[in-house]
Amino acid sequence: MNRMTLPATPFDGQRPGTSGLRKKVQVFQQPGYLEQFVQALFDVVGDARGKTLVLGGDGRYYNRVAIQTILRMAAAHGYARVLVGQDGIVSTPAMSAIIRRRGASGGIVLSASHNPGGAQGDFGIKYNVANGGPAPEAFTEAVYARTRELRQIHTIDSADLPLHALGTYRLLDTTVDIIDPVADYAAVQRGLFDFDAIRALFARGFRLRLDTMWAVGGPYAKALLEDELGAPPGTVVHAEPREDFGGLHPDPNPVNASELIAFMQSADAVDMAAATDGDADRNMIVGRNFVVSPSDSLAVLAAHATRIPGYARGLAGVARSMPTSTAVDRVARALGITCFETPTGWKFFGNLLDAGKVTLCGEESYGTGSDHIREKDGLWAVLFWLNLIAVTGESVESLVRGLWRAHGRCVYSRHDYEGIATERAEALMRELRAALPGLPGTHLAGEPVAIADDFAYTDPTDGSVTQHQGVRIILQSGSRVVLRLSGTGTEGATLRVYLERHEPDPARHDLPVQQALAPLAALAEQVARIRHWTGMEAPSVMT
Ligand code: VG1
Ligand code: CO
Repeated sequence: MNRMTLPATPFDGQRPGTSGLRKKVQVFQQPGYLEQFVQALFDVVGDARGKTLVLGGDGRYYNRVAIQTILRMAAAHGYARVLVGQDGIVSTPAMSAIIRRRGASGGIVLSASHNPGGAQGDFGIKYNVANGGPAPEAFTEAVYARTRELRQIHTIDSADLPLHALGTYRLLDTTVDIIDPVADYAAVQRGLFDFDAIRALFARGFRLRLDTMWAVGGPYAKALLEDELGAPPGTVVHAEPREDFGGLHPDPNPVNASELIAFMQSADAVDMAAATDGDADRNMIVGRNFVVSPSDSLAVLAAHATRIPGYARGLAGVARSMPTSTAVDRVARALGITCFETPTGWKFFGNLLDAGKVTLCGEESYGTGSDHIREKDGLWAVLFWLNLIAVTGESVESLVRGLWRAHGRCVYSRHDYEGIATERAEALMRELRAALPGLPGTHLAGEPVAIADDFAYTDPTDGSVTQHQGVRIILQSGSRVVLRLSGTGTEGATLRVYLERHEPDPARHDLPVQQALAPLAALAEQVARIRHWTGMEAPSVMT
């Protein structure tokens, strides 16, 4: 086994987005592409002597190849130990749990999360730091800068390691442990929830269907729900991780999980359904004939948190990403705790969680989590809902309706316009930003505009400033429209338009959502000329 130094190939565009570097598989398959990014990452990490790295991914196409490459480079870089999930599997929340419990200095997750997989699909790589959370922006920017200047790749000339069985190997001075990817994660969940209550719930005949979308969530959900909590076999569907996610789009929303939604509207519907995404950090919660909006889910969890053992002492505070609805703000006000508003992406929650300022946090994009780890956590949310149902005896729907009764309903929808030519999407945002100063005071959708700005965030713990995080147009009543470009796509640009309107009147809580939001959608069209710039008559996806 020898060290080797290879010439580096600089590639353009290795700047991580909202959550890591995501590209088409073919881009990652170019000789030297993955190596360039990983070398830049290791260069920024610096001295690895005595340190432990965790390595794994969501099982998508190219996962195993990438793991072998990274193992050789980690050995050349001098890590003391690398922990690799068996079969190359580690979900995003499990990565966070493993880093924290094993005292690792960081971890690499190979995933493009909710993006489609397979040879024609997407691949991705992201780095989590020692607190278990996504690397902060200053770090990812340093990696990007390094990708443009480094000239040498360091690796070794060893053969592939078998990943299918637990075991310990040696690569130069590095110990490689193939570990059970579920154990640390499961231990964390056991410490939070009343497993006896959930077990009793299933024993009483409560029926759940969890769709893990042929992605990495399957092994975790089967181990906890079916093997440990007594849910009947078959509760978890699409459970074996597949390299192409069975051709499904592993993004749990009512459009991609339409089969699950139809099932929950049928006569055979079970008591609760849920779905998780490619790397198992997202969750969608569904009741009988009732889809829960992610923003409402976060608010319900916050409102009832003290009924869960892990949160019985109360919440320090909560946080949501800026485009997420203000439902959780209203709960926080009632609880007398602070609600922080951060830019999109989980990395912005890390400092708040580390500082003990917030306990729960979430995003409108089906992400919810807490201070138990530093990533969003799909199965955690499912367990939280199950625990809540077990101790309250209420249904999914009645818990959400209780929220609406107490705080009014934040009627909410996200409209995505996908596959726009990048220059045109950027031109739309430019024109929109230029128009902002003239908007306050004018009337839009029949109301005065109170605020029109481009969201900027100052981290309250380290003072770092992040700008241009999305245009918000907030009307006097609090109704608002937010527009931003996605930072996770791999083809052209995606425009996200977020619409929110607060409805205090219970008699109007069941009006069709899109109808209730039509004036705000018209406002978005009026200020941003979406049809003109995108050439699209309607959004590609509405959630
Ligand atoms: C999207 C979501 C964002 C989420 C991110 C990563 O980002 O909007 O809320 O944090 O995906 O989720 P963007 O920039 O495309 O809007 V995951 O589960 O794909 O890592
Ligand atoms: Co994800």
